[in-house]
Amino acid sequence: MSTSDEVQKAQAVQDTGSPTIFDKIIAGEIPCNKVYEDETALVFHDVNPQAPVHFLVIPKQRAGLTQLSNARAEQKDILGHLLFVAAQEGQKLCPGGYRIVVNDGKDGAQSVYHLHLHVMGGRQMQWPPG
Ligand code: IU
Repeated sequence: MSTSDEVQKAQAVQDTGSPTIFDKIIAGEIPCNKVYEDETALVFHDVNPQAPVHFLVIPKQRAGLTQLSNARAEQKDILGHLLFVAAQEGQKLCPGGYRIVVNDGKDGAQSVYHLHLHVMGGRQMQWPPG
């Protein structure tokens, strides 16, 4: 089984707790192809899409949410909001259906340690995923 460049990159990254490139995107210092924004969430197209439609839903305040498994009980509302936004934008951009993925940690092939939901669609998604 071959390991993709994306996975190899992810295996080399560690959660340092430091700001990531997503903070620069939130601050507008790096441009993004924005899909949606509200006071809690920012949604933008992935720069390296794995499907015809592939966008990311991220919390604007990382607040320790480097990865899903770091979520605290008081952040359940934020998690619910991100999932709701993912579904709203998913059905707009992928009316035939879509997939939501959260990569968590090294074995999950996470490469950016700022929580993000991948939303992918625009084609028939396959199962099982790799
Ligand atoms: P992962 O779940 O941490 O592996 O996903 C990170 C995603 O962030 C990945 O799909 C990248 O293509 C994407 N991304 C981006 O959209 N813009 C960037 O500047 C960077 C990564 I760095």
